[in-house]
Amino acid sequence: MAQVSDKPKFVTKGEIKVPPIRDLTDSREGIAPGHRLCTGCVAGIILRQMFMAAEAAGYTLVIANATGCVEVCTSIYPHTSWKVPWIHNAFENAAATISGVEAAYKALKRKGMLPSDKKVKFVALGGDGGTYDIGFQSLSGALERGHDFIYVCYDNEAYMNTGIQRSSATPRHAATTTQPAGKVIPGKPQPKKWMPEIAAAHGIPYVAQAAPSHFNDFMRKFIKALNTKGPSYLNVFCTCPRGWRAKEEEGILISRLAVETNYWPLFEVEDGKWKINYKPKERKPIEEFLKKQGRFKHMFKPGNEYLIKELQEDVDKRWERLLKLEQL
Ligand SMILES: Cc1ncc(C[n+]2csc(CCOP(=O)(O)OP(=O)(O)O)c2C)c(N)n1
Repeated sequence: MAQVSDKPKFVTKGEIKVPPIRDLTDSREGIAPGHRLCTGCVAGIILRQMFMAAEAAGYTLVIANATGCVEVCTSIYPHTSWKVPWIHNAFENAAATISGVEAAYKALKRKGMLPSDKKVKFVALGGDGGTYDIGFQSLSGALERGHDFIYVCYDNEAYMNTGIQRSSATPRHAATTTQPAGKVIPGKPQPKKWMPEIAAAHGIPYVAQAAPSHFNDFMRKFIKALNTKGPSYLNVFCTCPRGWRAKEEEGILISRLAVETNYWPLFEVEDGKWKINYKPKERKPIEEFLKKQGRFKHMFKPGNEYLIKELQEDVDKRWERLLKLEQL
């Protein structure tokens, strides 16, 4: 089986340097072309960035994948798109599965049955449904037990694979198939759950929020997580052209707008210390992010201005809180 190289191409001691993108174009990636993710699916881009970072830092990844778009689109029997060890498990228990694998790996190494010098990192991968909701207890348990792994949530803000049902990661007022905007409600009534802070409350060594539009920042964070001993949690912004009713070619543009409007702030929490990695010089209004997506279309109808105002308030409140956390 082809493996991602375990020879580091770039030294990543001390302050992490992400190699220039041109040096990464020949990376041997862990995910093969020809998978069946939708055209424009940003989850595929996130996977490629993860593998580039792993190659740059000299790690081989072992992945447990919660049921969701990435899992179903990359493992259609009898084919697989994965060139690294990859485990299919149920929707709710990716973190528990990877905990077992990591513990077994440690035990086999201790017994001399596996080489001790190989850089292997265990990764659990899930959508927001598998992370914020259904896999939440399994994730919390694995973080608390302190397994040496990275949890990556590609957050496309709904249960996309099964038909765009709302999740606790869906933002306020977005239209989904289970909370459609109409006469009864103007989209989802509740605000988005703030998962990174919940992950950080476990007191784990590393938590970060990243976006694929800011790939240097994302890869630096992934490399940092690779080099961290113990659990890391990464919350990654992931546009979904189908579910967000957005243009296939605008995934990265929408990701950039999410950061520029403070909808998706980039930050990290290292040993409890919060740090905002990017502060827009002039924050763009939330409309710039919303207008690119059909799921927010109803918010622009006359009489619905209050919906935009409320979402802007959610975004501003979270930003204010982040600024306070950074001062701690
Ligand atoms: C316990 C359980 N409930 C429901 C399902 C059906 N199911 C499979 S994937 C999925 C949605 C996954 O959503 P998310 O984790 O956000 O990932 P995405 O599809 O958006 O990539 C659902 C509801 C299941 N497999 N197991």
